[in-house]
Amino acid sequence: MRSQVVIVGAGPSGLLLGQLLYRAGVDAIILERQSPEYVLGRIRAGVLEQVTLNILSEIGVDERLHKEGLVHTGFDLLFKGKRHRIDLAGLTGGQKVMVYGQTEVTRDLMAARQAAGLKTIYEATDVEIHDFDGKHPSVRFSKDGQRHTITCDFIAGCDGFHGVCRASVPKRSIKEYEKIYPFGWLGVLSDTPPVHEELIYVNSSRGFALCSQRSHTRSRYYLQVPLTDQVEKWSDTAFWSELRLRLDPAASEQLVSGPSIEKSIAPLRSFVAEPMRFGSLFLAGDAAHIVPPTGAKGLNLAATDVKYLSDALIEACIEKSQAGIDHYSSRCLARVWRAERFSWWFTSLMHSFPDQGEIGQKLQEAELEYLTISPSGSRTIAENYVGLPLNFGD
Ligand code: FAS
Ligand code: PHB
Repeated sequence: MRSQVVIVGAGPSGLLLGQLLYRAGVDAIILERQSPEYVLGRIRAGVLEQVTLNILSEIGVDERLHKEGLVHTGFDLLFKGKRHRIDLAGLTGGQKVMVYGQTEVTRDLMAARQAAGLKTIYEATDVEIHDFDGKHPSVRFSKDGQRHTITCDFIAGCDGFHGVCRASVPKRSIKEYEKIYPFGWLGVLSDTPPVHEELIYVNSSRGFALCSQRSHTRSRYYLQVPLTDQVEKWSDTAFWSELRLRLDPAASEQLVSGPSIEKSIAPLRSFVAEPMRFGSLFLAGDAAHIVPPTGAKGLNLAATDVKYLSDALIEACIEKSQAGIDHYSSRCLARVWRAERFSWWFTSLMHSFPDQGEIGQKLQEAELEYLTISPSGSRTIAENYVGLPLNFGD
């Protein structure tokens, strides 16, 4: 087989890249290790920045999200038992975010790719990438017991944190930065009405909590839990009663509990691999970086990586110019580190750390009080949360 581009991974990064390349007439095959059902079954991100919405509308995959997505112009910070609204729109000249689950974005991208008759090979196993630092890159994989090879011009590593692409880069050619947080997020999805019309981020001495949503009838909640916790040990009843203990009295009263339709514990880490390009191999999304989900940046960072990558590959394939691909890594990393900083800072502010002591909680509360009283303090949260402009710092 032959393709201009081989994309490894059919998560949001791979599917978004495939649609952007298709729109420009660049052919790409996507190889995905799992089945479509498995990919859709992973419950992850929930908040889309305007930059991400713009990219989805550029490829015409935004009809359902504008029908079903929930526009949010603010969120609450809850600390010392009181809620303080961060007025995103008022603090950023009218910017907002869209609450629309990653699962739905992935579903829409899958449907668009299928409607265009584009090739995605699911359950492609034992993927190997070859000669990406040479002149004849190729990708090998197994499917239905047969071994296949695709020769190509470029390989896009959209295969997430545990993928094969970054792992195939020689250690001497890559620098990895990592910080692992001493806690995880226990997430529950439930067909219950959200506790509040906007998201509530909670700093409590019992630990962080987040009240999010997927629709007016489906909610997503998270609790900070020790890394040693196992999801099997958390009954729904235990989850709801712990969440109530971290909420303010009004929200605790308002909370509607119900059976969990998904329950999982995700570890939290900050991670960046530099550079993001190795010859004809380009890393994008979680394959290159991970942020703690507190700032809702993971999916949005992946979208901007892929926008930059599609621009670069289109320029290389159509205009035969190397400029874009030569600039890809530095262009992404400037934005990646800004999102890493905000996600680390917001995580450090909102979570209870084992070694922080009582003074640690008091210092976090003092910082939160300052940030919610000071207009410039609130603005720094708001402008990072809605997403810094693509030309920030230019
Ligand atoms: P993904 O990991 O989504 O997709 C990679 C794809 O590559 C997968 O389908 C995988 O099966 C495939 N793959 C891997 N290895 C392969 C191989 N060898 N061969 C072929 N295919 C291979 N972000 C937020 O903004 N908010 C959140 O609340 C949030 N929660 C998260 C919870 C969890 C448990 C995780 C892991 C991430 C979370 N994220 C969150 C971040 C998440 O949304 C990512 O940013 C987003 O999935 C990035 O998309 P991709 O880069 O496509 O990576
Ligand atoms: C979610 O709805 O899954 C979500 C929302 C905001 C975050 C993290 C996760 O910061």
